[in-house]
Amino acid sequence: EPQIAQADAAISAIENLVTLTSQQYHLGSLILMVSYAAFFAFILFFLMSVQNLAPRYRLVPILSAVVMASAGLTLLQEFGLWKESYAYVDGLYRPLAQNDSFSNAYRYGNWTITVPILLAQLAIAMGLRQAEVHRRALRMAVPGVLMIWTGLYGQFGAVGDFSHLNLWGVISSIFFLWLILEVRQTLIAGLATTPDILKSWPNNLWWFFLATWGLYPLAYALPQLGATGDLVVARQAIYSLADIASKLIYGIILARFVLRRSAFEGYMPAAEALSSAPDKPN
Ligand code: RET
Repeated sequence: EPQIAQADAAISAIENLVTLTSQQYHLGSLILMVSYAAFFAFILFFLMSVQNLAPRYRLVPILSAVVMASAGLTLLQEFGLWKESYAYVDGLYRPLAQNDSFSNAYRYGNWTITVPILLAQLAIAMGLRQAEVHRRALRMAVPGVLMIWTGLYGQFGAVGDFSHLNLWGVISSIFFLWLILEVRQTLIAGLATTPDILKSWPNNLWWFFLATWGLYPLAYALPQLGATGDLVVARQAIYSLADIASKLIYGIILARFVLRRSAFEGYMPAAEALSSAPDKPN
């Protein structure tokens, strides 16, 4: 029978303490699998949408494809870890401390790459001048990365006494507030360069940003409600919902926005320019 190291000091995630029902275990697998499959599938979508855009906006979907690949690989890794972290014994999935233990920390590694990219995409999509794009992207990336690293350190204390989790959660939230202010500044700067008929987009993006990025601290704080199988699964569900919204759906929204901007600025994709030419040679 596999050893179950219940109160092992090395255990820092509720995932390694809780025995899951078959249903909870498979729901967790499914959530991770659907997430990485969606990210891999959309790499192609984003690469294909490049051709319809004015050159200044092409980096937006290209960066989405990079984000898809990075997130897909990370969730593939989390999926593999999930499968190795439980043993099926007497109809239940028990955490296997001596084999491998589950950790959400790889997600934070992924965000270190994707968060600065997602923020840079925003500055590019807003049509800012290049020097301004660089300046704004950097000003958003600094609090973004500090938010993630302080949260990464904090999440290692998600079992037992919650003072470590809470202290670093608060510090991380201060960086999050700083980041939110920087994002708002970028959107306001973008409004000035956005054509009148598209001015509702930056405003809607603001609310979409708050609603989707705001899900991550909820998932972080969840262990405080207890260590149960339902909470373990709920946490994966919240992280995955947030990931799909903040990377994939966000990427689609930005791709549509820059497509409209391109058309408004008079850009015509090469194929269309040819087919609408008045004098076609026979
Ligand atoms: C942490 C720690 C607790 C406090 C706060 C957090 C915020 C995390 C956020 C993450 C966003 C990640 C994204 C990834 C996309 O690839 C670190 C959980 C405020 C906002 C958008």
